[in-house]
Amino acid sequence: MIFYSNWRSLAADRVRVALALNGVPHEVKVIDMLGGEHLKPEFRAVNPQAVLPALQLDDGRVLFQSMAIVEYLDEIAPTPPLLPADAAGRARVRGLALIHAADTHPLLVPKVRTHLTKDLGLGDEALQKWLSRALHSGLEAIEAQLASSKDTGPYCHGDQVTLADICLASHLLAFMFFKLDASAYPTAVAINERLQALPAFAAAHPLKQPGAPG
Ligand SMILES: N[C@@H](CCC(=O)N[C@@H](CS)C(=O)NCC(=O)O)C(=O)O
Repeated sequence: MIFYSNWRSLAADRVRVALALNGVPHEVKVIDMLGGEHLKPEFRAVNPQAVLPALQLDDGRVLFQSMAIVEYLDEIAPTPPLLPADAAGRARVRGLALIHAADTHPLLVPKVRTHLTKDLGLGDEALQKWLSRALHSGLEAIEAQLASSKDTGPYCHGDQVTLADICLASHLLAFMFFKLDASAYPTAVAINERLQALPAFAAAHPLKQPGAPG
C-alpha cells in the first residue's frame, strides 16, 4: 500500500494514526502540499480531488477521504477495533468524529484559507478570527458531548481508542497549528493528553514526520 501524506495535513494525520494503531504495512509517499505538489497532474491522477490523504492499494485502486480510509483499515485489520461493537456506540463515535471531520476541518484547509485571503481579500487578523471561530465552536460541541455523557471514559468512548479519539487529536493539532488556547475544554484536553501518551499517537505526531519543521 502507498500512503500519500504530508506532515501538515490533518486528514492525513487521521490515517497515519490509524495505520500506527493497526500496524498495516505500507509505504509513505510525501506530497509537498505546502508547495502545491498536490495540485499537479501527477497527483491528480492519484486523487482527482487534489487533496491528501490517499491510499493506493496493492492492486492499484486508490482510496480517498480520510474517514473512508480509516474505516477501511479498521475493516481489514480490526485489532484494535476503532468502532464500538454496538450500533448506538458506533453512531456516537462517528458523530463525535464528524463534528471535527465534516463540520470543522473543511473550514480550515489550505484551499479555503487561500480563497479567503487571495480571492476575498481577508487580512491575517480576520483569517485568524475565522479559524478561531471554526475551531472553538467545534471543540465546544465536542466538549459538551464528552462532558455530559456516561459513555465517555478515559477516551472519547469508554476505555478503547476509537475513530472519535483520532478526530479529537486531529482537532487539537489544529489548535496547536493555529496557536489557540484549548483550556476551556478540560474533558477534551485530558483525553488528548492520554492519547498523546500512547505510542501510536506519539509516533504519528505531525512534527515527527518528514518535512516537518525541526
Ligand atoms: N475531507 C477530506 C479532507 C481532505 C483535505 O482537504 N485535505 C487537505 C489537507 S488536510 C488538503 O489536501 N488540502 C489541499 C488544499 O486545500 O489545497 C478528508 O478527510 O480526507
